[in-house]
Amino acid sequence: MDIDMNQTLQNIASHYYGKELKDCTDREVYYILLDITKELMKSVPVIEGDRKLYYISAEFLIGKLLSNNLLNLGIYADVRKVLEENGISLAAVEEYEPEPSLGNGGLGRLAACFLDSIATLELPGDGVGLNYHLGLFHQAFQNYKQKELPDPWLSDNSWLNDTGKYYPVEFGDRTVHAHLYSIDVCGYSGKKNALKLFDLDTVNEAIVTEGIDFDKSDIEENLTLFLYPDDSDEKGRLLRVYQQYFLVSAGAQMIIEDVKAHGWPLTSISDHAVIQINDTHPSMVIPELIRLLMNEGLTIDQAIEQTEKTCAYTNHTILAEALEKWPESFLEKVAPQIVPIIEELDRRAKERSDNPKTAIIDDNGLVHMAHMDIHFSKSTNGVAKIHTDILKNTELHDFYELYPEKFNNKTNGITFRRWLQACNPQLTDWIISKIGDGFLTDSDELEKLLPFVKDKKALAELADIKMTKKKELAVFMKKRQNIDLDVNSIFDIQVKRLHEYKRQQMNLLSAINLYQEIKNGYKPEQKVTIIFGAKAAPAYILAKDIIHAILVFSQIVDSDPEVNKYMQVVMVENYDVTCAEKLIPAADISEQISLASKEASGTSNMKFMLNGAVTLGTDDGANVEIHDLVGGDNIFIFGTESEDVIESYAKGDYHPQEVLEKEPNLDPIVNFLVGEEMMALGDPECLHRLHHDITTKDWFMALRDLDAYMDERKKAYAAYADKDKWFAMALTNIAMAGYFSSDRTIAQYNDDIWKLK
Ligand code: 26Q
Repeated sequence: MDIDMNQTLQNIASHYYGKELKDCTDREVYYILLDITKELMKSVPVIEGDRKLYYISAEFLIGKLLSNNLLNLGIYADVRKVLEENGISLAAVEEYEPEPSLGNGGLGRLAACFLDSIATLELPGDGVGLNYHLGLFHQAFQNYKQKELPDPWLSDNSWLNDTGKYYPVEFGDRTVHAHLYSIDVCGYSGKKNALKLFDLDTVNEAIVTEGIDFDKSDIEENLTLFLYPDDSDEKGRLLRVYQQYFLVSAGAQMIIEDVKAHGWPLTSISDHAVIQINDTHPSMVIPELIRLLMNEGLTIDQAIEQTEKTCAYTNHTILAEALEKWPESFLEKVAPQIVPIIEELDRRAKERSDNPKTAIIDDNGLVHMAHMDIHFSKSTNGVAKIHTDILKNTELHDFYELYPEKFNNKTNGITFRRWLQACNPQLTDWIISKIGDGFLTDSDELEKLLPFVKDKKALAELADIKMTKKKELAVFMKKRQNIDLDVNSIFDIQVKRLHEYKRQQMNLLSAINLYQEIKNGYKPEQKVTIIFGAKAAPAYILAKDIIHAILVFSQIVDSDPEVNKYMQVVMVENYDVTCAEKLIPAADISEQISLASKEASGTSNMKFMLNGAVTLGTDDGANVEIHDLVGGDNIFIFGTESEDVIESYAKGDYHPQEVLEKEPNLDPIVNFLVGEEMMALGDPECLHRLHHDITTKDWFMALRDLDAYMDERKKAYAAYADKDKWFAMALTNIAMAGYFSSDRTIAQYNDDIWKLK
């Protein structure tokens, strides 16, 4: 950009606040930067083409946008310098940007990384989603428990632009008007797409009562109020379906309008539009598009054929309980006009196959959204190699036999602009000093770092950068939670949603084992800081019990002088994208310990690797591909393999009691959960429930893998002692991370599915 940055910022400071830049508060500087960045983005050209992608998703976990936008506009370094010259820190300014938490975790963050890469590759493609007023709840800890609070992010001055456009959405008993907002998504290419977000003007934030409770019955007041309202009751589930139909109906109308505005005939809409359906949450776009195309004069056969050629579906989970199935009665109430279309699709699907397992509507009147997607879209993909293989061979095997050509894999990726350049400028500069800046646009060039694994000076520099990032994290944690971290300890980090299959409980049990060993006289050579960050779904009781146990245990360790010299257990409050950007660059060990076959891909595993952490994990999700890339010497892998896990489920032959009988060393570890120390601080009901679950059910086999995990963890800690060897491993991980750039993932989506120019 050819502007005098100092002069420009001074002018705005003087115009808005009547003072010089150096005298502005950090908050004022934030608004100055927001203003100038939005203004500059206005003149960035829109990416055009004769075929456009619509990435439709209930979640876009975009995180803060200022740094990312400055980077993609090419003015990040310039702005940082001018601010520094005026005694202002960009990091401090960024604290005033509210984080839009419009997503739960991996799936929403993936959508955000994809938008960045789509614009960077100069492909015409917009995100289509909902403008939730309150994103994912804010997590606070009270009495060692998670408490949910509303997390407002909207203000009069934000990244949102009002398009002034409205689309009518017909529900069973009323019509509402979806108001379209838009956020510019500027790629590294210097061109832009948009994130289109729909909202309802009548939504009323004042109906939120205690915590995140609200009246779930009045759609006009609550429709886009919350991301994923608690769906543990029927009203919550119904509201979800209202949200979903609102999204897809407004989205499909907007897409049709776009196509018509270019003068293209709707009979060939599939030549000009591709709709990527992000999990089943927006699946009703299929019947809705068919309905709207028929209203525009297409026959039902034409409308179905065009829709099938326009839509593509991504599956993000193999957990049966997460596959959406809605009672037909819900759809009757929310959107009766699409029910006959779904019934027709069901009839046609049954003509294609008489296998009841591939029916759209089952014998109980449940509509299987994923089944509708697979029958009536052109592509079905999984998000990591092992995940797609499991879909083909097991979970969706009957569909794979029916449509082998529709199935394909697209291993996830992450945007290196945010997850390296913005969150770790020190490492970025260091890499540039070693191999030049080609890797910023061609991530495979990171492999040029490999020769440095034998260069002791380079390894020492890398160790210094890790120390810098650990110190930055220590400052952040002190400020945020008043926790002191020992930067000379191993930072061993597990951050992700709390779920039994991700096995934070296994990490906790292993930490308890270390505690007990220390109490029994073992003196580890190296102190370790075990860090957790996780939110639990508000109605997921066992997940909340696990958080409770971690918080109580953390306090026990902290207040024991015999132990706290050697270990610390920290649970980060309100883990979000902003936290991730601080935690990941500071990690030595990346915990990726899901039960093999259960984690579709994982994406934090890629972020950690790129920032020079070494993975301790199972052969699950994208860990398998990380393992293949770095080789067995640069990763710590343990645990039951996915085939054996799948077989155990099929046979129903896993019983935690048998493990406890065979491995009596596990008894004291598990029993610690309900022992004196824990009971003295914790809630007996929660701790007993957790203990009972682990010892009698243990659905995700934490006990089965616990011994192997503890062994492998010890190996990782021992390896850390040899610093040259450790940082050679870290460097190998960085060098091999190029494959996980979302630019690569998006190029593959485009080559195989979207075929945009
Ligand atoms: C479904 C029904 C009712 C209520 C909620 C839901 C629901 C909500 C969110 C189901 C799933 C999600 C989110 C899933 C998710 O984030 N999956 C993750 O996607 C990542 C990106 O592909 C993968 O890396 C992770 O492995 C996967 O867990």
